[in-house]
Amino acid sequence: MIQLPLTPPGQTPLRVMTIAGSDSGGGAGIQADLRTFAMLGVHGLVAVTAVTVQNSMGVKGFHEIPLDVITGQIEAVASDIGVQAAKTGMLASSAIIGAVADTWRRQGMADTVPLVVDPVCASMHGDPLLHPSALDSLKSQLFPLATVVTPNLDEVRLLTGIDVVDSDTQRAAAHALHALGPKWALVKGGHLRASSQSPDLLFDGTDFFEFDTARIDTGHDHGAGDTLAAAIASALANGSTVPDAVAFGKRWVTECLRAAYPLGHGHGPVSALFRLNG
Ligand code: PXL
Repeated sequence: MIQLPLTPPGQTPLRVMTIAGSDSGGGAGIQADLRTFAMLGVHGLVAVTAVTVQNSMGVKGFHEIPLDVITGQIEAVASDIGVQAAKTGMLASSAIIGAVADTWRRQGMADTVPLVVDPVCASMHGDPLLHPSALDSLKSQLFPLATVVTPNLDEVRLLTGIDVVDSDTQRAAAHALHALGPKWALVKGGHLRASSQSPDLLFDGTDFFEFDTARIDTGHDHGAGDTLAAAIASALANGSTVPDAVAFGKRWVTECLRAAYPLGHGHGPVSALFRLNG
């Protein structure tokens, strides 16, 4: 069974924070993160960065949360509740990225709290979730604070200019991403359509780790990237090494993909709820 050690009732569980956007359709973003946190038995903390207006057909628009409210959420929970790991998802703008990075440093979390940076740029329908002008801030301000960055192949292209088509270009992308400052770079291969596998490549500047998982071809994979990053952050909170946390996250998201369900008229979400079945 895929499970982190469970905290006995009445005792404080590990606390994992998501700094991300809300999905009104409940499939991705903060809603996906909190489902994974809950099903893994950790306590989810939240800094909402943006509220998207979306359903299974796509994102109609979004409203950015004021910067002081975003940083206030991080400061409020960090100063009182304590955070063992965090992940970022949709950050929407350069100003939000800068504010999150500054707060992270000012709270002394940069060297103490593992941070998974999922560089969300667009929805699965291609609707923008990050202003294109913010890509530079993502790379220069947030990547250096990251324990691990987890781009998909579209995000890799936007961030590095490298079109990953095979294992050589995947390695080149891992080098280019690692050079931007994260401790580890995970190049997800899930969008490498030619492959019957979905190999992900993890790199720390020295060693490569490959993760092969059977591709689950479901039409419903909304929130898969968020769910993977949330599970990796949860395992890091529990003290896992990065390669172990990625292996754990891959197993988790694979089960969530198997349990994905239709919702509305478009793409349904991956489902962490399978965990309730035992
Ligand atoms: O799956 C990426 C993602 C993250 N966060 C929010 C989203 C999406 C995809 O649509 O809406 C809020």
